[in-house]
Order: sequence, then structure tokens, then C-alpha cells
Amino acid sequence: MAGARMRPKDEHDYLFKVVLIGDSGVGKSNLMSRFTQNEFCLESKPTIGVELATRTLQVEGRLIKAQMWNTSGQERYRAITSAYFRGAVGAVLVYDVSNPSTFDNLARWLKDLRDCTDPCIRIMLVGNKTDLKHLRAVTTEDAQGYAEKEMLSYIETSALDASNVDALFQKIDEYDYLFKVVLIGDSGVGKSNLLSRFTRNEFCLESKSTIGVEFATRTLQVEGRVIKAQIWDTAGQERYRAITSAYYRGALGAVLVYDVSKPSTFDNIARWLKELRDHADPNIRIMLIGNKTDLKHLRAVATEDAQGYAEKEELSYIETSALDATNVEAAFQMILGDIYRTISKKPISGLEEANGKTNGVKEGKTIDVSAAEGDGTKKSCCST
Ligand SMILES: Nc1nc2c(ncn2[C@@H]2O[C@H](COP(=O)(O)OP(=O)(O)OP(=O)(O)O)[C@@H](O)[C@H]2O)c(=O)[nH]1
Ligand SMILES: [Mg+2]
Repeated sequence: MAGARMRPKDEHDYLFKVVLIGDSGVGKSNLMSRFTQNEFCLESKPTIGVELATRTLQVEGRLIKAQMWNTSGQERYRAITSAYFRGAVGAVLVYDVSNPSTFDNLARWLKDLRDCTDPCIRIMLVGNKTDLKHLRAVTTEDAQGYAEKEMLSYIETSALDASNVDALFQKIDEYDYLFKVVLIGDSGVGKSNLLSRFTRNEFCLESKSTIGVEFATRTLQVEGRVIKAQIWDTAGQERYRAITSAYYRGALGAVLVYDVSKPSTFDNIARWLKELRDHADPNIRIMLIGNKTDLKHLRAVATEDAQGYAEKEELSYIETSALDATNVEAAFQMILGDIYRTISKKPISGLEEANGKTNGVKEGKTIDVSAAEGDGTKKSCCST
């Protein structure tokens, strides 16, 4: 058969819809044309003010078809916002490194994104026009700091000299899912050490009480998916705790930790659970951890008691030792797997038709890009 050994022209493993947003003039159209110029296919759509281009490329052995959507930054097409964002698995939020007002406006764009897209969407902050070195007005450090605070990846590009434009897309495909998980529990139960054991395989006997909020990430395989786990840690001590609602915002999982050698930390679990139920998303997955199992001779909370409590409260339960590393990996695999199973059961905004890889479309399936009506409601996989 003719061409039997060639891949069909439109074959791909995943289809990613990626939306470009940002102020007018920051270079969205040029980034898009720069990115899609090879195997270029500009399908100009009758939809209002939206242009669409695709490029198929190889990312880590997989054939990815990137479908880039671009709209005007000048006109705020409020009516089509939800349709524009529908089904997007990635968003590229662009500002101009030589124009500070485009950086200041990021918060507004981010709000639009968060209101209209799936909370699992991967957002990439892009500082464009790095070729204008002498006109630079937003520092890399400021942008990086902002990106970190808002949980975005960050990259600087120049559509003009093409630097980092391909890297931008490669970065968007680095992982399948980003899951935020928060650690809570009394001071001294070992939250920070569970975090350091899980993310860096480190333990510190004389760790100081946490002040404010920290987080660390680790990318790992969970149920065959590449998950980027972003684990947040805060002070168990009331006076050092950061604003609670910000801490819980966007969290898909919570790990409630007590110390098996200290009954008061177990008694306080009910209080932590209440706080969680008051502030976190009602669909958050919760796991109870009894830490410090290495202190066998000091054990003061029986496994059965904790297990009974966990069952009653519908939490998963595991005992760990951050010191000798027992079950730390298993614990995080458990909560991340639990989150994955929960969200993969639910239809994701605009991706109902794309069952399979939740943050992408499997095996040559195509999103109907002409379906431009959104219902204007906020949909999400992870929060209500
Ligand atoms: N034996 C033993 N000690 C542990 C374990 N995990 C933590 N520790 C010790 O317990 C103390 C407190 O640990 P942290 O991880 O700082 O506790 P935390 O929950 O983060 O405390 P706050 O930040 O104050 O809320 C430290 O001295 C740790 O070395 C463990 O699994 N076994
Ligand atoms: Mg701590």
C-alpha cells in the first residue's frame, strides 16, 4: 500500500490545546507564528477574533500536536472567554520584558484564566522580547519570584531571534499533571522532615520550626502518569502560620500528620480536620499519617485507634518514619494516586470528548474547535 510505512500526515499521540493570552503588543502572534512555522497549518476559523495554528513535534518520544490559540489582547471578548479557554490544557501568559505595564497586568490575566479554566491547566509565564536588551524593564528575578508565588513555570523568549520558543512548548509538556498537596498537623510532628525526605531524601534531627509557608516539588510516576507533586508545608505553631485560605487554595490533597509517640498531636487531628473542611475544597483528598514509627519504645497511639478514626472520617491512613524513610514514598504515592483516580473519574472542562489522558487528548482525537459556545459557568476537575 502506498505510504504504508509512513505515519499518516495527521497522526499524533496527543493533541494539546494551548491558549495564548496577555496584553496587546507583547508578541503573542509572533510567538505563535515562530513556533508553528515548520509544518505550518494556519486554520483561520470563523470564530470571533480567534486564530488557530498547529504544529506537530516530537517531545520525549511522543508525537505531540500543539494547537495554539491566539486572540486579541486589546479587545476583551468577554462573551467568548469560556469558549476560548475550553479544553485548554496549557496557557501561555505573555508579557513584554521591555514594558512594565504588561507585567503589571498579569494578575488580571491570571484571574481570567483561573476563573475560566480547569485548575489543572499548566500555565507558563513568558517574558518575551529578550532581544531588546537595552530596553529591559522587568528583571528576570522579579518575574521568577512572581511565577513561583503563583505556581507558574517561567521562561523568557524572543519571537524575533527565536530564542527559547521551542523550549517553551517542551516545558509545557514536562509533566502530565501538577498536584498541590498541603501538609498540616501540630508543631514538631515531622511535617518538614516528611517533605524533605520525599523531595530531597534528606532528614534533619535538629530541624527548626517552620515559619510561614514553604513548598518543594518532585516529579514522579504515579499510576503510569508523570505527576509533578508540589508539596506545601507550613508552621504547626499558630503564631507562625500564614493566611490559611491562601495556603489551601488549589490544593487537591492534604496530609494530616501526627506523632505516634505524642497523643496530644493525635487528639488535635480533629481540629486540623475541621480547619481543612472550613477552608479547603470539599473534594480535597485527605490522608492521615502517624509519623515517627521508629520510636517504637515511645509509641503512645495505637495503630488500631488511628485506623478506626481514619475509617470513621473517611481518610486514608498510613504510618511513616521520616527518620528511617519507612513508608514515606508509599504515603505520597498513596495520596497522589488517590488524587489522580479522583480527577480522572470526573469530566474535565471541555475535555469530556477527550477521555484518556486528562491533560491532553489521546490518539489522534480532535477537539471540535468550532464549538464556540461556552456556558459561561466555571467548571473544574478539582474544585467546585
Ligand atoms: N524519631 C523521629 N524523629 C522525627 C521524625 N520526623 C521528624 N522528627 C524530628 O521531629 C522534630 C520536628 O520535626 P519537623 O519536621 O521540624 O516538624 P514540623 O511538623 O515541621 O514542625 P513545625 O514546623 O513546627 O510545624 C525534629 O527534631 C525532627 O528531627 C521521625 O520520623 N522520627
Ligand atoms: Mg515544619
